[in-house]
Amino acid sequence: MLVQFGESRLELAQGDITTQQVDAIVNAANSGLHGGGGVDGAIHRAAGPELMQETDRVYPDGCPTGEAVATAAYGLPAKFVFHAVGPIWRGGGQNEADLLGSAYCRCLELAVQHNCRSIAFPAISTGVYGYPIDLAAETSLAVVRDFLQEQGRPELVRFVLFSGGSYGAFARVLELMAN
Ligand code: AR6
Repeated sequence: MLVQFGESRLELAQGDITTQQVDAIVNAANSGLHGGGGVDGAIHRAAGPELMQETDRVYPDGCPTGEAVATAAYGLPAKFVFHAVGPIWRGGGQNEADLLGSAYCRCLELAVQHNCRSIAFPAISTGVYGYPIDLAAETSLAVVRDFLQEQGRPELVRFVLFSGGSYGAFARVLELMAN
């Protein structure tokens, strides 16, 4: 699914983010940047050990929730990995939506700073961190839409959803936004 916002395209795809041919891919990391399971594990396996060496060396204090940091992408087809830390879902009253939106926004700012024309996101916080997929889709897509409408770049933002269920949730929200 594809929707145009000004000069930029917002796309939804189902699949594995590690194979994406884009300038930057986003990792759903933890605040220690210690690696883990889910998309984080898949990205570190595909990139190789240099990725962890760089996060350990350059970001020894990790990254706060709602923020993101950039590294090279090593064995991945992308040029950069942006390590974003989404919130753990605690029922919705702990500022989760703002923190999730902020994690996306920081990645889009990093894309602009690093002259990335294209960026791919996973559905941050919707796995181990337990964020309900429908609510995550609303917040994530609204933040990206607003950024593209205001900044006019990057040229392409692609959400790479791992399961049919998460693709469906994002597609339903994007369809409403496009009409
Ligand atoms: N490509 C795209 N999406 C994926 C992939 C993949 N290869 N693998 C999983 N997903 P999660 P979180 C989806 O748990 O909730 C880690 O241990 C997955 O289906 O990876 O932000 C970190 O180290 C889900 O929809 O990240 C942190 O400790 C989405 O990616 C913690 O988990 C996010 O699920 C972060 O939890």
